[in-house]
Amino acid sequence: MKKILLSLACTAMVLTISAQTLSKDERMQWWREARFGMFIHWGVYAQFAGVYNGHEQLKGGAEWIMNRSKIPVAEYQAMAKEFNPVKYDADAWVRMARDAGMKYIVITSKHHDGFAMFKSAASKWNIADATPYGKDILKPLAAACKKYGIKLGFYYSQAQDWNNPGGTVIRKAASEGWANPDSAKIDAYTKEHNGHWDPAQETRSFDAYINEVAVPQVKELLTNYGEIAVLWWDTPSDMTNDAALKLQALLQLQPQIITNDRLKKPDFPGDTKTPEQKIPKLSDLDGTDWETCMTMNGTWGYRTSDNKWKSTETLIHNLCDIASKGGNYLLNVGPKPDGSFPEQSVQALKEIGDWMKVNGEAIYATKAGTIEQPAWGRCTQKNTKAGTIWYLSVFNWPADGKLVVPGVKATIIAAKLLADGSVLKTVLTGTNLVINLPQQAPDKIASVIKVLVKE
Ligand code: FHN
Repeated sequence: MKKILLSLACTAMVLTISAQTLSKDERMQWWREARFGMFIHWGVYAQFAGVYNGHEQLKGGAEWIMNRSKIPVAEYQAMAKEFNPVKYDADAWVRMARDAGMKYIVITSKHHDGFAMFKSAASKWNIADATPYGKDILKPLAAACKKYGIKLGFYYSQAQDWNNPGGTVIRKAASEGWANPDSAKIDAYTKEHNGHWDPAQETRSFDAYINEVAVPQVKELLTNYGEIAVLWWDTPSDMTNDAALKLQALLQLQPQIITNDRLKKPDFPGDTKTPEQKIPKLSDLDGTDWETCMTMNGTWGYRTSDNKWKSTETLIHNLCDIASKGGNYLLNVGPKPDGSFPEQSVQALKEIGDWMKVNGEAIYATKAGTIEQPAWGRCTQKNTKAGTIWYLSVFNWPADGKLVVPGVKATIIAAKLLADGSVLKTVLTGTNLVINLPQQAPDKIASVIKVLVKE
């Protein structure tokens, strides 16, 4: 214990010095320009794919199957013996993210099932030691990200851990897994045992879990994979200040790192807010950097039966909406157990990429638009030497060819279609700007008009 504290204190001391060299704005710069990233939820739960012993999981994301269905530790761990993602191709994953226009990837290095997707000396419950695959998957991902200039971040479930003893559990009713006849009995047990459903989960204290698993693993993650752009904490259930301080001190190992607001609430706000599965209203924003994380269908982890895929139109409109409010979009992929991406995700990423190749300028390095939420679409803007550029992403192309931009208090210099550079005529009457458009929208999902103005 003394040794751990001493080493943490030294690490913190040495690295506080380097951290001082970077201001928050400097650390955040790439992230604020990126606007679009890929979330990846992958682990042993992909092997279950939402089904336990023939029972479809009744509630929640498929990555929660162990908790929802109250799968005993030994039984869940046995499933790792079948986890052999031979189709895993880190290079292809990163190319898919890059070609979709994403600038960073955040992957679950350890989700709530406690399974480390990396070789870890702190727990044998990791992909290198517990599966026939036998290899760290983060190493090749880090190499591919470096090769393609994509930033890499790690999600780490710091408190909630259902397999490493001492980890916490958010209590869920057993009936949310499947119609288990023993649900009431299990619920009575979990109530008495702080959410745990298997005695094997309680053979160590939370503090010991933090010292013996979470701290050493986060240290491994921040030491063995080169530059790490983001540490994405999650579900700070029953976190203590002591644990949060220890984990936070480790971030000094990567002075440029960005962290979210889920280490421990409310005293560890991190750098970014993380609305989940929703895009905040303008009135909810307070100037803090924010990132909406969202699934493409209805689950984070892979689930065979989930077909609630969002259309590419929805995904692109979400991206425009988020950028128009100054936020980032972290869009999730839940890879299959063999290591491939679901076909629907591959297709959506390709279609978003096609749109971004033409229109990415309206997203990257933009700020929230001063024209807020017009009925026909969304707006972002950028300051340049020549003036301010407004990017008007038009979702509903006007049938009469006249796009009305209300509330304009600027001098219009020029307007063009971003897709082909063709010049558009504008008429400003009072504060109503009318832009004359061609009959046909260049893009059926969102067409961007670039307007140079002097404000
Ligand atoms: O419980 C998790 C969930 O599985 C998923 O990882 C999301 C992603 O933001 N976070 C948690 C719930 O807030």
